Amino acid sequence: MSQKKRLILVLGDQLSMDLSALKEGDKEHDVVVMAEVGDEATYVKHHPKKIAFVFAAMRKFAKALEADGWQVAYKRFEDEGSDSICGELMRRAKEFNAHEVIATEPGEFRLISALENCPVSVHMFNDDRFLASHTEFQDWAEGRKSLRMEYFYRDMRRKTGLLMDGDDPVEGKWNFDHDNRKPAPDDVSHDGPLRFEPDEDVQEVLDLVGDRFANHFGDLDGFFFATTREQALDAMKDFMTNALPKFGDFQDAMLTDQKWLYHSILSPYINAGLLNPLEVCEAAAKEYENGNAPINAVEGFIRQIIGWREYVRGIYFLQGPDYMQSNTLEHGRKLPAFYWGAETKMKCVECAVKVTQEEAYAHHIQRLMITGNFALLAGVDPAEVHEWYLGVYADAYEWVEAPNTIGMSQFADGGLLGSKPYVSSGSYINRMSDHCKSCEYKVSKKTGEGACPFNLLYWHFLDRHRERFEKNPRMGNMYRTWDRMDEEHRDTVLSEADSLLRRMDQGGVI
Ligand code: FAD
Ligand code: DLZ
Repeated sequence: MSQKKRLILVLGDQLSMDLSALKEGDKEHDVVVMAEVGDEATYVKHHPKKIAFVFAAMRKFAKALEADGWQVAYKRFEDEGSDSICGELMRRAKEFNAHEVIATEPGEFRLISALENCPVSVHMFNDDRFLASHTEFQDWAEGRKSLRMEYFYRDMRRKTGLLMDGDDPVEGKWNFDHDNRKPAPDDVSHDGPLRFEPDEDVQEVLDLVGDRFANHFGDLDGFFFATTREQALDAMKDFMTNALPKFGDFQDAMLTDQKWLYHSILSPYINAGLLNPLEVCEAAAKEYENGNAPINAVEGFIRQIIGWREYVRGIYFLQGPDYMQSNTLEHGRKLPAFYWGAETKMKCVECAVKVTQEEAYAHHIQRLMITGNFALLAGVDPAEVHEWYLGVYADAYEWVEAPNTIGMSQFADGGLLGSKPYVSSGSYINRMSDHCKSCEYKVSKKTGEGACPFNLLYWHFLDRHRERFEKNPRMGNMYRTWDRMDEEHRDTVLSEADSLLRRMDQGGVI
């Protein structure tokens, strides 16, 4: 009797030949299902470059699967079919008379739940492209008073053997962050990531996206992303040679005319499955071993991947679907229009939003200390902030975006990821960037005409959350500084902050 067909689901961020679902499959009998569907492209208004990247990479991955001997049933966006992943599975199950679907667990609860509730039976396997399974993370978290990333990271160093000298970290230290906070350099010797000219297939996707998603925030012009594993590997090699050596030094810096500095721009490729996180870390470690890149750069880079990236995924799955509704600070303001490209006089915000709009990218400090910092200081509803971050970045999937936004950036989970909120006044931004030099506001002004909004809102935030943060050992100093200011000055700061927020809410340009 002939063996019954099964369907193997491959999602747009599961473009890896060693995907667990493919490892479970059988080329002779099973059919791989891939589908460009409306639900995935619009459940948040993804940036057009993100949609184009995912669709183009999916199409090329389907071709690679076919070349590898798989039968692939692929639905292009414009083809007839269903608008949802589950709908497509049902349609294909009927078409191929398949009795079961094999899938790798998706990276969002929304889709896990859709597969669990799909009328066709879906068997989900762990996503083993991560170092720590859900169980390993749960075991690590169990019984700990605080879930600090640093200790988890050390376990991942031990587990992988990356930058280890027997049981000890190389050069005697786990973390070289101390050397990684240099202010912005005067000039940058690196021209950004390796860019790929769209070929005919990519151009076809760009035309489709330009036509169908024109009402989504973000530019499509200048699309350069890698869309195959081979290209992504080239981008990775280019980063290792040309940017990694200085990655650490200027990791936290921001420059008005430099979008990329020494960042890797590899997150879209790693998160979509074109690159394996461990191979990226091994390539970086080799640069250190060969003497091409210093320890502070390589350790810092590897920590982001085997530390932060794995850790935030662990938090997402540990916390469950309700995590996205967290709002400990009870913030309820609407996201200001300038997050969608409307005019703002704040140079730093303008730059962070501009690169987001142009490239579906902004580097970590722009996300954390500019757009994230402003939203937190202003008291924006974390759910709105979350939706924005999930849509606008090419690397955004909920498992990685939500803990970074809800947790790290907005402190909406009450401090699971960090012992204090990431807030700063304008002076931090001035120290780490050149934005303030060309800003309409004066970073040195605390009140009055032209005072930097970050200065006003910083104290406003501390004052309105005094009860929660005053006793925090890492924030006590700030409260003492605030209390030492004379009362009249404090009143002026608070009332100017109030009127700034009022003007912003009423649509005024701030
Ligand atoms: P690099 O600076 O070159 O860092 C190297 C790699 O480390 C990245 O490619 C990424 O894989 C990993 N990494 C670094 N920091 C983090 C982190 N905090 N969490 C997880 N991985 C990390 N990252 C995403 O991949 N997707 C997101 O949706 C996302 N949303 C974020 C939202 C907010 C509010 C903040 C503050 C951070 C967010 N990050 C997110 C983390 C980080 O900003 C991006 O990973 C990074 O900017 C990607 O650019 P890059 O590849 O040039 O990174
Ligand atoms: C992000 C995305 C987009 C824009 N479109 C699709 C799609 O049409 N089909 C698909 O399989 N995947 C897409 N993705 C990625 C999914 O949204 C992603 O797999 C889930 O959010 C889980 O991480």
